[in-house]
Amino acid sequence: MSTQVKFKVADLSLAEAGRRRIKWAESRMPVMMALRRRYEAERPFIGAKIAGCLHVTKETAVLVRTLVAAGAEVRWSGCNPLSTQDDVAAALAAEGTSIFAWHGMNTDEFYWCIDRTLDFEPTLTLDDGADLIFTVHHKHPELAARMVGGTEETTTGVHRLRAMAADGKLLYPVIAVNDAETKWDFDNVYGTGQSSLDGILRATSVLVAGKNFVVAGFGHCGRGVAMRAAGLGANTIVTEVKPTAALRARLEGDQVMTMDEAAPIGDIFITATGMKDVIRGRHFEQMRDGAVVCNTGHYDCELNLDELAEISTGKRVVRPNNEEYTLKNGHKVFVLAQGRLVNLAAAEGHPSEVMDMSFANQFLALLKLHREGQGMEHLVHELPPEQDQEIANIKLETMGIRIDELTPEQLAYATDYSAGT
Ligand code: RBV
Repeated sequence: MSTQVKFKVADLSLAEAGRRRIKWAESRMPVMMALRRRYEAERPFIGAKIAGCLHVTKETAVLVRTLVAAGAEVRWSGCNPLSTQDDVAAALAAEGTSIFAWHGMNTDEFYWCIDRTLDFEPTLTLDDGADLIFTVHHKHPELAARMVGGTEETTTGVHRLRAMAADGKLLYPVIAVNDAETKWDFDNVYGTGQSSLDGILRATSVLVAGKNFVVAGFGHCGRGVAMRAAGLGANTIVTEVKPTAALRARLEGDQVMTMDEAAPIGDIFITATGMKDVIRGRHFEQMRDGAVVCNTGHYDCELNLDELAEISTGKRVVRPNNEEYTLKNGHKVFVLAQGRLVNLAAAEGHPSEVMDMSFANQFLALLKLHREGQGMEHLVHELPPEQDQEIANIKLETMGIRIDELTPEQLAYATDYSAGT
């Protein structure tokens, strides 16, 4: 075992820049800072060894620092080869965190990093996309015996873990952090909405107003993206496979059509589906000259870039995170961030203010597993709804917003089944 390897990052000399970036995030994450203040004396995580696999961003650094302040031993890797902020990774390494992450790693290096976070035989796993927990299950099942639980941050990961639990294959309990209302209703919608547009703009600096902006998938993420694109003046077009989602998009004011219909008229395309091959060769072939294409789903399989390469004569990088493909039909198509999540690869991921709530759920979910995981069934569990109200309440307080309270009479009225009109 290589427990000797303490960390591996791109460049330790970036630590000061990373510290400044993390400080900025901390100033916008009041719920996390409240949790840190509350738990740093008690240190409830003493004895917990947490292996984390989640985008190494300034917000994630705030989560890592908070877990450490609360007594946890932590080892960390990134969950996407292009999402690591190297200055943040350097800052964490410099303050003693065992972190294995750098921007632009290849697939072998990606799994090497995950393996290093397992070297200390963790008791808890934290995932974004389930790569770490799958590595435990498929490659190191012997580690599952000491594991008290795991958490999952994102929709795609939760879907797969539910499928695994349904087949009776899950070796320890998992909490679906994604399914907390204070996660999906904010992070997935407003976080993905803003940061995806941020990524597209940093990579292209195009005008969004007046463009045909095609969003594939109208789940929470796609809805957020369409909303923000419409806010910038785009003509939004949604493609869907689920009738109710398609209907919702139409009633929100988006046009709805198939990808085959959207391909020849779209100016900017973004996938947010969790499905593979959503935009493939025959779609790329139909696109307008100059079309911009990207993905904000967790995995990079939503755009079939192999098929795009087959119908292209060549490609070249024209700006950071922006690659121009020249098609055999003479058109140029611009692919952002190599088809990886555009919001994290070309921008900085979701804003700190929303990650504040997502990561508060992560922290509390890990604490619950550390305390109670041993007795929990090997299933995918949800967080208690009271926790959402608690987190939202702290968030509102820090925003200086007060809300009304029900009177005892109103509370009684809510459940009074004898009351008529
Ligand atoms: N995400 N993290 C960040 N700034 O740290 N941004 C996005 C950040 C998470 C988000 O919660 C989403 O579920 C997941 O990344 C997709 O991989």
